[in-house]
Amino acid sequence: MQKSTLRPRLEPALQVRIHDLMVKTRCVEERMIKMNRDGEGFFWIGAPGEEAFGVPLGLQVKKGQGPDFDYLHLHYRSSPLIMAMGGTMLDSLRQMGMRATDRYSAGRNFTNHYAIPEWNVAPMAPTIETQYLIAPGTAWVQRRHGGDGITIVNGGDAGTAEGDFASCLIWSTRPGKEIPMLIIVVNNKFGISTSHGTQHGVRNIADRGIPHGMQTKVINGNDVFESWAAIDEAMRYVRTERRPFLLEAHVSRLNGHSSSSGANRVDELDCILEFEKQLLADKIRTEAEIKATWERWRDEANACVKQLRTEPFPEASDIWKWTFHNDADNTLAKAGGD
Ligand SMILES: Cc1ncc(C[n+]2csc(CCOP(=O)(O)OP(=O)(O)O)c2C)c(N)n1
Ligand SMILES: [Mg+2]
Repeated sequence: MQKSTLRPRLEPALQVRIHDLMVKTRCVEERMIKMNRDGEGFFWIGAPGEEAFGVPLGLQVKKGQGPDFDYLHLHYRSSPLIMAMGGTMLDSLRQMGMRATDRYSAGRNFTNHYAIPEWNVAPMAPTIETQYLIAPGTAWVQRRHGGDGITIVNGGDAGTAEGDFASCLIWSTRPGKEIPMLIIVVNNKFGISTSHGTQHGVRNIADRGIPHGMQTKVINGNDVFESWAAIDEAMRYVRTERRPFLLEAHVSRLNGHSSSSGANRVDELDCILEFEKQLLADKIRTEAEIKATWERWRDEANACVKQLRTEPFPEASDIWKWTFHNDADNTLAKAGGD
């Protein structure tokens, strides 16, 4: 990956905030990996290595409910985005611990699988790529509705081999019916254990948008400044032009694919350490402040795990709860028989 040349001026206070959220995200992910190893969580998949891209993205989302705000159709490496939007460690750790108190899925879904109606975060499925075919639905609503709300969809590089991605390119660029959608591909160069170079003949995944007349960009997603600038540019375009933009961000995958592949740390560039070098060089943070940030979030993560250990697991009797929209009391499911 080329060294970043884009270095927009970001206010020191904003840089401190970005760093704090990056560390918060890394600490919650590392605590989840430990929960998996301790037998306190079933399966882990997450985003160590995506913080320099995901945090600037989350901070630039127009957060709210309904078509005036941004809709999000996400994949399982979106914790930096959710933390930057205001997600809590406790909520993420409750889902990892499969507690009934988990606000995203009541202890029923994999970790890092969000559903947040009040922030337009659509329920996430572990099937890869399906979000790219669902997302045009909310973007179409926004095209009709007007305003500057947009739809954001993200996913990995390998998933773009699936037909859903090709359909997304078609549906977002139908002549005269273009939709306001920021299409993101986060390229970590792997699909589980299959390397990117063995599968994709195109030079960049983003280039696949070009024959559809789409604006595209490829960036170093390990760089906070480059990420911030590219997201800002892409969002402005989609908000005002009401047309799609395809953004490809190259990132590291610091703990491999998931707990199924061991979740051990690998030797790839760590975007947080890179950003910290910059913060120190620019005298925005001291060594002591950086150390305190890590300690604070590690302590907070440990406190959250202590808390969730006191909380109940879901009951077998409510397995069908929420199966139908608004069926919180299980009535429809019960009427359907056992
Ligand atoms: C429809 C579907 N096919 C296969 C899988 C199994 N699977 C889970 S993750 C994954 C690889 C995804 O790679 P990529 O899209 O690059 O995302 P990354 O995990 O690297 O972020 C696969 C094949 C799945 N979950 N859903
Ligand atoms: Mg990948």
